[in-house]
Amino acid sequence: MTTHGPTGTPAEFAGQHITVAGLGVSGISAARALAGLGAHVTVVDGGDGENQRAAARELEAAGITVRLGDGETFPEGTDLVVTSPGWKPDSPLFTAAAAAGVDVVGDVEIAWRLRETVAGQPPAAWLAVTGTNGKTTTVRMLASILAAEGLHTTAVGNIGTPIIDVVLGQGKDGARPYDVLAVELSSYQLHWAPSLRAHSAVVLNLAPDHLDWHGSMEAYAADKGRIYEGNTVACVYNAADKATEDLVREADVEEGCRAIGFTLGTPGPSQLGVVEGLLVDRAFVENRQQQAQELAEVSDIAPGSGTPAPHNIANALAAAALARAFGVRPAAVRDGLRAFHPEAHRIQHVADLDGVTYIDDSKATNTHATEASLAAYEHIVWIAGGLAKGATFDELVQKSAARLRGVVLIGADRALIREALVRHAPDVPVVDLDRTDTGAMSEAVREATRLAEPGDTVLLAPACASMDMFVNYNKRGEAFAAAVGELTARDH
Ligand code: UMA
Repeated sequence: MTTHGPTGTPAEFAGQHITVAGLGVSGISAARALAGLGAHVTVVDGGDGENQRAAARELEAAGITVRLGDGETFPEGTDLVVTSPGWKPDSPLFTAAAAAGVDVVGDVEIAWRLRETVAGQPPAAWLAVTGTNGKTTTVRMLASILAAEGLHTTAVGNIGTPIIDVVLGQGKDGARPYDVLAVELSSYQLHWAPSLRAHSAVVLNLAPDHLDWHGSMEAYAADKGRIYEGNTVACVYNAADKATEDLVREADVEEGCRAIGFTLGTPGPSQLGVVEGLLVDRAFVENRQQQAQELAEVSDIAPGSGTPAPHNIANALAAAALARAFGVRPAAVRDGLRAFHPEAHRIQHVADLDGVTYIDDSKATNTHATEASLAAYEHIVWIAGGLAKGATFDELVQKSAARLRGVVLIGADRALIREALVRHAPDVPVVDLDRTDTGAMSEAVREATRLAEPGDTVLLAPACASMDMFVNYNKRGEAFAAAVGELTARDH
């Protein structure tokens, strides 16, 4: 049976005592929104840094209680806990909430319950995207395609725009309500959003990531798979990644909802794929046994950024499938892909110096993304390391060993990568930088330059999160670009 969960009204939250866990991007958004709906809000955060204090002052001015430096003690009298996505399910705060019989949900769940807030307007449909890699690129492609169709839309969620702000901001000050939202969801957000029921959704791929948070690959996959629950039109899966298809099979969807595959090969019926340089739809056509609809040329994907990498063709097909499920015309798929610009720090070309190419893929925060990155170049000096998040590196190193000219290791968990290199690439020279200050990136780039030969690529693709050394992966990528900028003729 499929339930639609609470549809929610602003009144549901008025007068409730709500504890918001986390004073980051989503916590601040949730606290403000819920206080605005008349709830008594207390925000708790284990941190007590300058940024948190500044945010606390602003919220306190809006009548919200903030407790810093203690993220564990459960506030007495709480009716509901609204958590930020990063908090682990076994956090002491949630154990105490469970003991008190109090529900814990995330900001995405609140946004979903509040989606019918614009009087007289049908709620915007949610087209939802998850996967280990490619989520942000795919939602940005999707938003670009929807906009090319003339629909009012925006990309929200894990991409960085809190979804509650967008849902509640609609119709305010005469703003036009959204027709449809392109929603990026992380496994964390899905874990905390039990009643979410998207119009259509995709799991782009599934590889080990965030295992320290979820506890196991099975638990991680199960949370990803929640994105398909209650889909009404299409569950889109990756035909090259059986695990995504299995998740579709296990999902409880609305009657008539279809399973749609995407493939880099020739598409079968109910699939989108590639034929002779064309993106082709054999799913959303009248007669899918005999008919195929041309959507765009492969070269229409972000023209001006070089030949699209295979994983970006796959992302474009996934975005096209969701858009087509929503009724978008083929010409808008083409126009949207043409208008799309790749984001920074995602296989971004930084410079060519003395025959060596410098590439910033700081966004490669896990082994799966890094594997795709290493596969794209022939001779590589690889800069890697950071926070491993429970990952192992043997398979990655095994697959990439033949391409490695040398390796420079940075960050807290670099020993894990070094050990994999000793096992599977013992002849590759490795420089191990025993420092985690931000200046380490300059030294890493100098060492990489020393190892590189003309024609090689120096590739920052850390396979790890950045937070041991940098605020986030953007800052890590910026540090890399700045370090490349510091190189002088002397370094070559
Ligand atoms: N905190 C505690 N105790 C804990 C955990 C966190 O007190 O046990 C506090 C921290 O001190 C901090 C706050 O909680 O002040 C941070 O909460 P958070 O980590 O959930 O981060 P937000 O700032 O709310 O940002 C979140 C997403 N972050 C994570 O999922 C880790 C952002 O995704 C997202 O853009 C934002 O909500 C808006 O939806 C970032 C991310 O790294 C980009 N996502 C992961 C990924 O893409 O791999 C999942």
